[in-house]
Amino acid sequence: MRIASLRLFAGLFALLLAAQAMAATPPNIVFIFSDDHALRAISAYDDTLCETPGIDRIAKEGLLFRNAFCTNSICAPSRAVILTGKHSHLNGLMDNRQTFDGAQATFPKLLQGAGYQTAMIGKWHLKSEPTGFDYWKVLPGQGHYYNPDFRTPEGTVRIEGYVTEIVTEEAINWLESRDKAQPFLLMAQHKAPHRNWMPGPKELGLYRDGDLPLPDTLFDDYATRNTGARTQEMTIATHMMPSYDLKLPLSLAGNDRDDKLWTSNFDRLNPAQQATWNAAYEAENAAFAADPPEGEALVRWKYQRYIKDYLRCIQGVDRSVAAILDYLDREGLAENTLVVYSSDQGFYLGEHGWFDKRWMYEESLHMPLVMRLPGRIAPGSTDEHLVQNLDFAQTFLDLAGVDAPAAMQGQSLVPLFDAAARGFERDSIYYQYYEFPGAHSVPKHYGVRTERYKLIHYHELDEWELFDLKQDPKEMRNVYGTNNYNEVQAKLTAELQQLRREYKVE
Ligand code: SGN
Ligand code: CA
Repeated sequence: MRIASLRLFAGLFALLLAAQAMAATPPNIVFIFSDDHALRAISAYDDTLCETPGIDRIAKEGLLFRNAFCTNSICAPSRAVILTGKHSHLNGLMDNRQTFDGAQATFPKLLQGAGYQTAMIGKWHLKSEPTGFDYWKVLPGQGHYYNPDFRTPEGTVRIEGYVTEIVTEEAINWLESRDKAQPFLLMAQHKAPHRNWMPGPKELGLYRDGDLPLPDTLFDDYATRNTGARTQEMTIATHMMPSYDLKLPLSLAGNDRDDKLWTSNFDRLNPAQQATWNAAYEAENAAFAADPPEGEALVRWKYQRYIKDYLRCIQGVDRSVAAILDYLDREGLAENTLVVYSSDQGFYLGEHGWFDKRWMYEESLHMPLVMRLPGRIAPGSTDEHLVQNLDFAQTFLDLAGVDAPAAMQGQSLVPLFDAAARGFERDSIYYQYYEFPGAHSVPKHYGVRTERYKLIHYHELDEWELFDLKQDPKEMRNVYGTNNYNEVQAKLTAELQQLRREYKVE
């Protein structure tokens, strides 16, 4: 009897210890990231264009942020902000041409120092070697869609296959081979759906029948907007390359730069991949050649070709998310792992007649952001606070119980995991874009966005824009300098100055 009760006691004690150990184990972090993924191409945000069951699953089982924004809507700078938790002017990477200084503090380094095992797989785009990772295998530069090369500490390797599938497999292989005694950070970063939107073999057959809805601002005349809105080089109508972007045969296009760019990509495909590719576009390209559309009909044709290829790339990314979630389920990792899906910025899917990003307008300022952490985040939650990529580093550190360096400029989003949202306040966000002159000719600008308004200063043009997002969510009417908005304008101007001081811009 005495022995039995001793055993019972010892058993209970062991259970208690195990429960304590579990509670003390910091959550793993799986951060799945893509390049140029617009909110309109995620059905959890908007299901008019496509269905994305994989990404939607994270939202259904977790939290969807409705107001997540980047600080500088371009690829490499957004990544640098995420790693450092600092605005571009302080982390040193203001545009895509600069090289990231990997000696500075980043959240992967800090997590690594706190006992996390860290891995970075896929698109890196920061030129310098990744730092803070126990394991890395990254695409050089923009990387290739087919049969991509990967940089590793041991040199470059070429892997046969489609990039989104390879990044997924590599990510799962790393999860499988990691030291299972340590918490981990996995960054799985896709090239897709970045330009030139080359879908994988499994997605080439999608969206071949019927057309997708056109955005109602496709034929914008930019009246009332800044001069740069008229002089940019990012319209579907005139700036897409016939072969590289639109996948028309070289014989129809005939432009040297386009031919070279397309050939250098298409030549990477092996004969079987090329045959699958050609079979997918053949009939549509023949119809185009037989009766080429003109004027607005041609713009609509280009839009359809573009949006369908873009969405095909997204479907590959969505399958990747689903596969990683399945792996976490199978391995019993779902419970103690924060899963995040986001993208470096938004993208124009024909709004204002455009593709690409860069502007502080809504489509490119917005980032998709969904997170799942069972037990900490209630399923099906949504949040409306103004949050930014600037906050990711502090969020991950907070969750891991690691102090964030004082120089980081964001705020942890962990308080928002709880619907009561204690301890998170932000009335406005700061934005700045630097890459001019540069690709797509978007002027330099900086600005402030509040819940309702947006003020943008094109400082080199000395032009301003003010939008009332409640009255004009598509930003078609600049009300800067109009009487009704005098007071709002004065308030926002002061707010903008305040943010520039606070973030040490001036
Ligand atoms: C990069 C940019 C794209 C851009 C081309 C410019 N992406 O790929 O936004 O379209 O350059 O091509 S980024 O990831 O580097 O931001 S160009 O031929 O029009 O100049
Ligand atoms: Ca991007």
